[in-house]
Amino acid sequence: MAIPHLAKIPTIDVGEDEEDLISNECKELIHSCPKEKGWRTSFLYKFQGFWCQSKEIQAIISFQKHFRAKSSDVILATIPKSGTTWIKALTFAIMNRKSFPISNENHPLLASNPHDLVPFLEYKLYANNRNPDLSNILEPRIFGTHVPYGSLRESIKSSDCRVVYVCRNPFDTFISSWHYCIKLRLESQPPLPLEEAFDMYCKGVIGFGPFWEHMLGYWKESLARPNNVLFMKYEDMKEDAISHLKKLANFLGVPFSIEEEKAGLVEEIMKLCSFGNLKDLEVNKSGKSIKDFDNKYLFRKGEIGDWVNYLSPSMVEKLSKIMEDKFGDSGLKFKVLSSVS
Ligand code: PAP
Repeated sequence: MAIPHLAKIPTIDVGEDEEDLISNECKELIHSCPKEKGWRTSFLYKFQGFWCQSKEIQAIISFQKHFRAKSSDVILATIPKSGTTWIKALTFAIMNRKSFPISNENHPLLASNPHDLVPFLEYKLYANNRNPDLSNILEPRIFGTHVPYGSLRESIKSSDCRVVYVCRNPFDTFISSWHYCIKLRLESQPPLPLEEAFDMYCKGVIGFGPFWEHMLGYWKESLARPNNVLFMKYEDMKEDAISHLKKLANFLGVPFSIEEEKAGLVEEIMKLCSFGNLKDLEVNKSGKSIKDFDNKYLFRKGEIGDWVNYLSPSMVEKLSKIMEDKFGDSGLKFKVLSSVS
């Protein structure tokens, strides 16, 4: 079953700096931004209070200038490696279940990576085109973004659109990011040592970080506007997928009917979008949704607590302390340490 409105959206190559995609005006701005060594690219720049690559700045500026959310839009927000692929799959399946029945052997998720079905604002739509024509995307539109809430606010404020944020515990997010960065690096680049990556992470220097600011931005907004911003945790979704799927469907305004629940539809969606199912699909074993980068690297282990295999006690202490300090009495908490001790 084809999805014509999403065919052939240009992609950004997230692996290298591509100066030629950047306007002169933006280059000047970038030169005035504080910079630090990047995880994969030469530098990360601090732009609007968060760290990102130079070409992401260009895409974000274009997106901020031109994108205006519609009230029916759904925006899936994450900091990288927190469950983006998973929430894209789940939301696509839930929202399109009438047009694409879950049990259908031609379901789009069986032939396309979730990133192709739910395009990133900054990596796809605004990556190579300053003002893409989004008018032929069928509504309700679903977009993905890694941009922090503060930099998204203007583009969505005049609408009543829904934002779903998925947050993963910083320990696992760090380990997942480090593995991804090692896979993504150019062959000529040496792998980034774990200790070095950890120091950068603790200083907040990671794409779209500091992680605490990213998480707190969406957390506070979810408390202030619970009908518009849903805050979900990767760990909670893993532990009780069914009730989180129902919560997600309710929030999206497409609750499961009693008949659908009785027919086992929630379980079917959970299975279709499960790590094990998606990982084994041909498109996710051999395809590419991000230019020059294999889909297979989006599916590593999909577990809670893999960090115990990598972090030393002093690293655990340091990161725990940062979380305690930064999250303070915000109410944002992770069960991360108690779940493994
Ligand atoms: P992205 O931000 O680059 O799109 P993202 O999907 O957020 O990446 O994160 C990838 C992580 O989610 C991987 O975690 P790991 O490195 O700890 O294994 C990946 O395995 C996991 N993941 C991908 N798909 C699923 C899924 N369907 N269910 C649960 N976890 C998943």
